[in-house]
This record gives sequence, structure tokens and C-alpha cells, in this order.
Amino acid sequence: METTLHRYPVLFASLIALTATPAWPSSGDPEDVVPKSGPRQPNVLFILIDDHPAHMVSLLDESMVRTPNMERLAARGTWFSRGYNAAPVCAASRAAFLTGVHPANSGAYYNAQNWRRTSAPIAQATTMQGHFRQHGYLTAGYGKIDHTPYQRETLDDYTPGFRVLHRDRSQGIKTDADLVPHIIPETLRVPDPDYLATRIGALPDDWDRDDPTKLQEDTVHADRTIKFLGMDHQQPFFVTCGFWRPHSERIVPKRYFDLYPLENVRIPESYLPGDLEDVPAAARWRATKRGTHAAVVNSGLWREYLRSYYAATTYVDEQIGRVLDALESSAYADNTIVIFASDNGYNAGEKDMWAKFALWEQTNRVVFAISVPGLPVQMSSTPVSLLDIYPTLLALCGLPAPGPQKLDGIDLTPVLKGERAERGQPVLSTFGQGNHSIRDERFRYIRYRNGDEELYDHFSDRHEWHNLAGNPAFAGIKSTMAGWLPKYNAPDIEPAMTDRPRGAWDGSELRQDLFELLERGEVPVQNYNRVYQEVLNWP
Ligand SMILES: [Ca+2]
Repeated sequence: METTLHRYPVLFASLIALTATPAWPSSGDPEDVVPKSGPRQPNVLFILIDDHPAHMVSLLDESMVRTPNMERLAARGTWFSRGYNAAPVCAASRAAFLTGVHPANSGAYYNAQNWRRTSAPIAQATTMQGHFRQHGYLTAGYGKIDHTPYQRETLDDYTPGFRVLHRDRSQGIKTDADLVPHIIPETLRVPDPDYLATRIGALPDDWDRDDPTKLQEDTVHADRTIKFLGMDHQQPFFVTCGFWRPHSERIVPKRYFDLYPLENVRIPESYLPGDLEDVPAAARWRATKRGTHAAVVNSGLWREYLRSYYAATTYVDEQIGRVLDALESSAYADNTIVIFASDNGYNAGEKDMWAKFALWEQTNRVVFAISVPGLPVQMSSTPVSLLDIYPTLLALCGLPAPGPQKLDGIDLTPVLKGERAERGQPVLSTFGQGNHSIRDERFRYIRYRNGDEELYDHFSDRHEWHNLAGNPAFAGIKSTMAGWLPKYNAPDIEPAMTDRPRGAWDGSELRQDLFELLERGEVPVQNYNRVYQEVLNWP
């Protein structure tokens, strides 16, 4: 499809007027939810991808990657060019948008916190699909939606994603480890043998076609979503298709790699050598500690690595296209809301980092689109949060507010309708207790729990190269932005971590570093990764 966003009006929202002492968090007022009139509530199709840098799309002209089906999504409704996660961590980002509760209010900050089985209040929250189910919707989910195994409890039909964590091999879905033996040997790259998730490689081109024994998991999840959309449903439905790519390990059939000849792949223009010199010690430590970028560069693989990202992105884009084809040829084409998002962004070498675990633009910014039949096609530049999905869907589908939790997001319906250009509040992203980033139309302000700060002016510095936090000329801006910091910082929900045997990158090493930094008075971004050994033992 050749349609691009450039043909559509772009809404340039003006800088949000920041007033003193705003209330944080806000919540959707139940009285604002107006029941939808009409014979049948709209269906919801929620398409999720994982760890996708928001600039790696063909519709923004910022990357060589080809994503024609993301362009289709943009051409259906509103594409948010400044969508942000609530936390740059899979489990925390997903827990936030699935419950509508910000990490600063839930205490769900890290990957291995078992937020569905904690004694903290967040365990009682009604998830989005659970709430829709309580109100008469048929719910289904295929693939990775939640980071815990418990999405099964709110879905009428279900295929586990992220099976390693879900420990459910009954469906015969292949893990990345299952794919590795099939990689074309000369394409296999392992920049860091101590961290096998860095592997990349190409599968033979008979994969992800017709042979049912040669399907990657995302192909299977797309197939199951397509099957669901082809069925006759008597109730309105809410189906989620959670894709694993472009998350590592970046293994996809060779034809996707071939789309991106290595000689055409360039080091990102967003990379600045020495970029970390003006950021706080904690941020520098977090960016470089694992050493993935150093391993990639030292292996001479940066461009190959980028190519694998593009290949994995185009593969998942194709799966999105198959699901959209199925929707558009189904009985539900004209009465289905489509939400599209990634849980996280990603630094692909910028700031010497290959990861998402940071409070910068590229780790917090996500692809995000909402299309509602009959509403305008537009690109919106107002900063919005994935937390806004829940209250927006309640308004669009005429459902009451859930409970017992209070939703922290904002109903974007007026923006979707073109009635308002602005969300009305900057977006808060949080990485560990007390470490926050505030993003408005122009600035990103970061404050760590020890008081260290970063400030970036996107009008002059879209790659966040120059930390202005120490510049007295911006003291007023910093103060205004700081007014949006949460007044409450929920304690970590009880850690899943125990004294089980640990691998090379399982947190114990991190904890040691944490203590060393603490002794030196440098409080780092908290240990995000309480690790797979724990998660694997979830009931
Ligand atoms: Ca810098």
C-alpha cells in the first residue's frame, strides 16, 4: 500500500501551558463515560509488538526500514508520533497499560515482579480485557500480552506467548532457542557469548510459509487471530494479538534480511560519540553496564545488528498486514477499533546502549495508533501515554470505569475526533522507584531518585545529545517540569528474587554494582531485572 501519512493533515499542537502544582495522577471520571448508543458495541483488536524503536517505521522518513502495514494502520486513524510507555521495561509497561495504573502508583517497576500475585493493591486491579469480559465482551489473546502467565485468567480463548516465561509448551510453539539450530550457519552472529539473547541469524526461506513445522511463534499468533476474526461471534469481542518481534533474538527468514543490503545500512545519525559524558553517573552506568553495545561494536557487527532489527521489523509488519487483511475482509471491518502499540522503544547503539532500560526519548517513545471507524485520519504530535488506552477504550465502547483501581491515563477520544489537539498533561515515564521522566511537547526532564537531572530541548536537540540540566537559563523550565513529578512513589511490590542459582546476567552482579555505587554515594537506576530464574518459577 502506497498511502503515506504525508498526505494527511498534521496536527501541530502548541506547547502545553504548564500551570502550578498539577494534580498527578489524573484519572478518568466515571461520569465522563457516556454509554454508546446503537445496537452493538464496537469490537476491539489490539495489536502489540515488542521492543520496537518508534523511528523504525517507513511513514516517518527517519529510517530505511520498510513497514507498509504500519502505514496502513496510520492511514486508518490517528498515529501518535509522540506516544510513550509508562515504564521502559516489558513487564512494567504492560502491567501499566493493562491495568491503567502508573508504576509510581502500583510499585510494578521491573520484569520479575509478580504483580498479579502480590499483596500490594495492584494485584486486585481489573485488567482491560478482564473488565471488557465482565461487561459482556468475548475476550481472546494470542501471544505475548502480559509479561506474567496470568492473562489466561481473563481470556475466553488463549494461546500463551513468551512461552519461556509461561512454561507452557503444550501448543508446540517454538522459542527462539528452538529456532537457533535452523539458522543458516554462515548468518549466525553472537556478539556476546555470555549473553545469548544477542544472537542474530537468518532462517531458510521455507520458514513462515506453508510448512506447519516451520513457523515462528508470531506467524502462529497471527494465524490464530485471523482464525478468530473469521468466526461468527454473537458478542462484541476484544482480541489481542501480541507479537514477540522485533524483540531479540532477531532471527527471521533470510528474505527479510535480503531487503536490507548491508552496504546500505548506516550507523544512525542519532548516534553521537561521547554522548554519555554529560549524563548522570547512574544513567551512564545503566546504559553501559551490560556491555552489549561494546560487544556489538567490538565484533564489528553494528550494521549487521541494525539490519537484523530492520529484518525482524519487516517480518512482524507482514504479520500485522495479514491480521489487517483478515479484519478488512471480515464481518467486523466496519465496527472494530484497532489499537497498535509497542511496549517499549529501544536504543540501537545510541548513547552506547543496546537496550530499553532508560528514561530517554528512544527508550520511552513507542509506535502508537488508534483507529476508530468513522473518525478522522490524522497524525497527532501531542505527547500521549499507553496508559491512555484503557480510559479511551472505555469511552469509545461505553463501559463504566473499572475498579478497584483508579485509572491514571487520559481519555483521548477528543483527540481522536479532531476536537482537541492536546492531551492536556505531559507524559510521565518511570524506571524504578523514584526515577522519572516528564515529556511535554518540547522538553524532556529526567530526575533520578538521588536528585540528578537531565533536561533536553527537542526543538533544538531531537536526539537528546545535550543535557541542559546544569544550564541556569533553563532553571525555570526545570522547575515547571518538576511540578509534574509524582507526589507518591509506590514501594516495590515484593520482589520475586530469592537465592536461587544465577546465570551470567541475572541480577546478582547488578546488585553488587548497586551496592558499590551506593557506597560511593551514587544511587543508580534500580535493578530492573530480578530475573528469569524467578519468573520461571511463577505458578
Ligand atoms: Ca549527551
